[in-house]
Amino acid sequence: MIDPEFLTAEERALSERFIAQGYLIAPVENRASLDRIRAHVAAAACEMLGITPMPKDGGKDGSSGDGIGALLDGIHGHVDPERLNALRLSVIGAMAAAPWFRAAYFSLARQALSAVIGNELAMQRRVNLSIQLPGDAESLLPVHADVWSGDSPFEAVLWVPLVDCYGTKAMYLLPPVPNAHLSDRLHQFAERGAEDIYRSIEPDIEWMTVPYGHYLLFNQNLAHGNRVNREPETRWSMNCRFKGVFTPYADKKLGEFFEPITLRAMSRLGMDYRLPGGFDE
Ligand SMILES: O=C(O)CCC(=O)C(=O)O
Ligand SMILES: [Fe+2]
Repeated sequence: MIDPEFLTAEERALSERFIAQGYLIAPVENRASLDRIRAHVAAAACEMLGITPMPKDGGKDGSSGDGIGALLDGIHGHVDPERLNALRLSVIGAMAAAPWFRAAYFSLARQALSAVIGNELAMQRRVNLSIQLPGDAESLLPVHADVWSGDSPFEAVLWVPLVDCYGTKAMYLLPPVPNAHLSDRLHQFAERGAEDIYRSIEPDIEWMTVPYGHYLLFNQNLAHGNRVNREPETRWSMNCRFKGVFTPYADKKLGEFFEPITLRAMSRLGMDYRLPGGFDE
């Protein structure tokens, strides 16, 4: 057992909440970075779709550009399901091409990530984007836990919406207690589909209400997924995995999928250290 006195009161509170709920939802720690990310994503989407003019970021009062949120919410007026994946890949490309993007993303929840995971982190190299048009059944993620298919149990997902997410426009998560029950009987579903699993957990799932300006940090060892978006607006959300850089890796390797982002001096020295050699053995 870890002596809790070694953590600050805030770190303790965040850790306990994360373990008990399986997630944290809180205002982003750097709103300017989130607005910059959203403006970049929207500009890339507009360019790909040939939409002009692009709404200005920020009104006369210096507010953070509600025109952009409305444009993203209403993108289903400009793109059909057939072109959706092309749009998604093109915007992901623009996200990856911006050299400032990943540091900006990290800054959205730097303190929470440090409290929940640690201060020497590995971050997914490519931040993911998900776009869910109202009524579209083609780009859904059926119930799963990332750890079931090659992710390390030491990873958490930082999930950040670019629009207000609520109801079926959001994602759902199965809380830790019912998730433990699901784990015990998961083998019974071996010959059945994800839809059967979903029906069995439906009474217990929790829909993640995450307004724009907030992040969701969740434990991907818990079952989660999404359903057809029955709200009248399009969902835009980003997701990215973080783990302690020295924690065990599964299929997603350091240097390929993950990259160290906050190695400290002694770790760098330790990793480079070679014992003096050349002695006669
Ligand atoms: O965005 C979603 O609906 C699901 C995301 C997800 O499964 C993940 O980020 O691991
Ligand atoms: Fe997932």
